[in-house]
Amino acid sequence: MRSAFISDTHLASRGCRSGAISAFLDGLECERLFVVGDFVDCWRLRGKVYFPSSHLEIVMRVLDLADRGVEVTYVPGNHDAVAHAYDGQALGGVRVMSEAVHQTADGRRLWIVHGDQFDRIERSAPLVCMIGAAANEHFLHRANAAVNQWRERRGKPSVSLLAELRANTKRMTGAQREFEYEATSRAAEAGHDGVICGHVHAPAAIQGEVGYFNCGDWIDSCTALVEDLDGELRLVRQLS
Ligand SMILES: [Mn+2]
Repeated sequence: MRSAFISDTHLASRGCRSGAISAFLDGLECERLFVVGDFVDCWRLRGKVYFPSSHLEIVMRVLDLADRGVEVTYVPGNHDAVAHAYDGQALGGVRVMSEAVHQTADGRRLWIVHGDQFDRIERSAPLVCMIGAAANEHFLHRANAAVNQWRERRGKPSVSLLAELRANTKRMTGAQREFEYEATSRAAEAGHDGVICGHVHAPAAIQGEVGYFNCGDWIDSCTALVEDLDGELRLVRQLS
């Protein structure tokens, strides 16, 4: 590989598939690695912190790649926005850049950003997104039981908050199209040939007039974007 791009590893969150990331990094031979945000899920670093050694090992592996001569660039996201403060600095051999431009072997100039700046909801209501991230099915089950108890006392039929959530998740595909449109429009405006991002946990490699490349994530998709020596970009999926 000439280059590899990963995003949304979400270390410190229970959903993070550190075994898959570790296996991917193990087999990786490339000249440069881009970590495209939400590397550590800092929103979870409060109260009782979950950070097992398998997650720490991912940090060590990335530093080790930098040590072995791989050019590692870290573009922070919204869950690790604190790292934007180090824009332009090198930390342990890792170059931190709030945004970057990568030139492919075939000469395309691709803009690299995490992607939260293309997210309409994220931009207008970051607090709502934080609350959304804290919610999970377990919480919803408990909330659902409480709501239905309340409704029962008033003689109303019970409702399913989970079904409501799933319906909302379906509607997300529309939001994802909107995200892609925003990302490619802004890339074109800035004179780039395409954009490489993450954030929405939806891997994509669309070679349009303006390319749209999304690295995916390491909670569900376990995908990375890679560039071959001839400059072709494609997604790879890490099984296990
Ligand atoms: Mn994000």
